[in-house]
Amino acid sequence: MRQNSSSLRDLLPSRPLSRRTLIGTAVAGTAATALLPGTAAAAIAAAPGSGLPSDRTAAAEVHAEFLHGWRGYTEHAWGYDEVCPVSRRHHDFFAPGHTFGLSMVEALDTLYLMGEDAELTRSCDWIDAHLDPAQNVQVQLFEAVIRLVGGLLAGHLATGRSSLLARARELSDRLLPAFTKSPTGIPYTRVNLRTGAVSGTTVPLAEACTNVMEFGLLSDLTGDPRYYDASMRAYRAVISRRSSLGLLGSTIHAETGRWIDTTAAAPNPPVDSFYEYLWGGSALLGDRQLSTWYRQLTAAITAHQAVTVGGRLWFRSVDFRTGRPVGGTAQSELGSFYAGLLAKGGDLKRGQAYFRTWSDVLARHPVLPETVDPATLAAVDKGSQLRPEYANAALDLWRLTGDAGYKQAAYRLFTGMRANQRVADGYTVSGDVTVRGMQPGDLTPAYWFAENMKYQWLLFSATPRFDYRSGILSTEGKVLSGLLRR
Ligand code: DMJ
Repeated sequence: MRQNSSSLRDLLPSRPLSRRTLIGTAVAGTAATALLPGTAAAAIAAAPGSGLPSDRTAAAEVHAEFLHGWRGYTEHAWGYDEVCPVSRRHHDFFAPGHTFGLSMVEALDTLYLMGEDAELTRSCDWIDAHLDPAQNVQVQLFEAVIRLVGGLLAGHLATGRSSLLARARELSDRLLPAFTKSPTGIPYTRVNLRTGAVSGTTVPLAEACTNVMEFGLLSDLTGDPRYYDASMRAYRAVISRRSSLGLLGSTIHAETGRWIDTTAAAPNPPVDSFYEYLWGGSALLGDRQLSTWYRQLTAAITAHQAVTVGGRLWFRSVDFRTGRPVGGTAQSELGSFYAGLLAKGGDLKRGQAYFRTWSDVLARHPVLPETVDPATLAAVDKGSQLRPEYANAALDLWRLTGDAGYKQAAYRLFTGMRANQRVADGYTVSGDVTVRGMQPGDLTPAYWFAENMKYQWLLFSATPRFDYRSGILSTEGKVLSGLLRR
């Protein structure tokens, strides 16, 4: 099924990365064209009216808009999780009355990459003084790992501050009961950070296994294998229950291991980053079991779920045992990241095709709506949660091909966002991207600082602080390998 001569194996280090090799020394500012030698970069369709300025100009614009959003957060929500930039209030992401300073934790490595060292220090000082990983509150394991543990680890790699690593470790120790109390190894979805009480037995696949990158790195940095082992046990528990077609369902029971929803839904939620972490974990940690699983599961997905609708590549949902189409046909914007993942995994042609699909959607809207009808490209859920996945895929594909068309595509999303989702105190989600004014909401999601603006910055800045050739980012945009101290 694979359409590209380069295999995932070519992209992997020959042995697990050690702490020393995680901060690399490769030449910065070099696009990763060498990763897929000899692959012709089929240009993507240029979006009309998306004239690309010079890299320097685009980088300056991205930097200015990041600072605009950051100012909104620091002035109106400093020390809280997220800013509501219209009402100038704050939002507690995990639970009302509990803060983790989420936006600043999420922003640490972006601040570093942008050279905002004073703001980085200020944020680290707040974290050292105030972030309490032992709060008496239930948190969602998935979000705590990708946002908090990942953010603290990336902050540690950016600054060398051992306190950030210690905080990531304490938090992870408090999350581990979600895994260790489960008879199957498939983690419960929620855990109380103080008491270790667990709940949530219906587990979406993304929530089961989007942790091997953070926990694998944490094990590497601390020499304590418990985190990585917990992640791998969860992956084994899920993948051992695949069907004879080689497909997985969507949700599974933590205690019995029985499938609850037998829909194979890749690359849409709630399974999206389950597959992303097979590749990411294998690339970051050199784990060949993960890369083998990635190849096998991706082959089954492309065999049974890839379809052409209106001349475009989509992935339909099917029953994981029979391969028969099930459920609705609406496709989630969250799935657009898969264009980059397919390409990184060696299937550049299909990755480019899927990116063209989403570029066609973007050509019809100023920014991407939450879900679309694949036949008409019309918005189904017309809202916009300021999503970063399309820019993520553009960055991945640009790094692999060097094709400036991907920069142009990302810039088009950036300008659409700037024209429609910018408010006086930052950026906000929208209620309806199909109407004039887009019905502004009142939230800057913390991932906007971690992902949207980082992907745009990396595309245009050629920052010497990032190893463009081999740097590896998590699903939440955290640079877990490839931060260069300059
Ligand atoms: C982010 O929290 C992560 O990218 C996650 O994997 C799913 N998507 C959201 C942002 O859309």
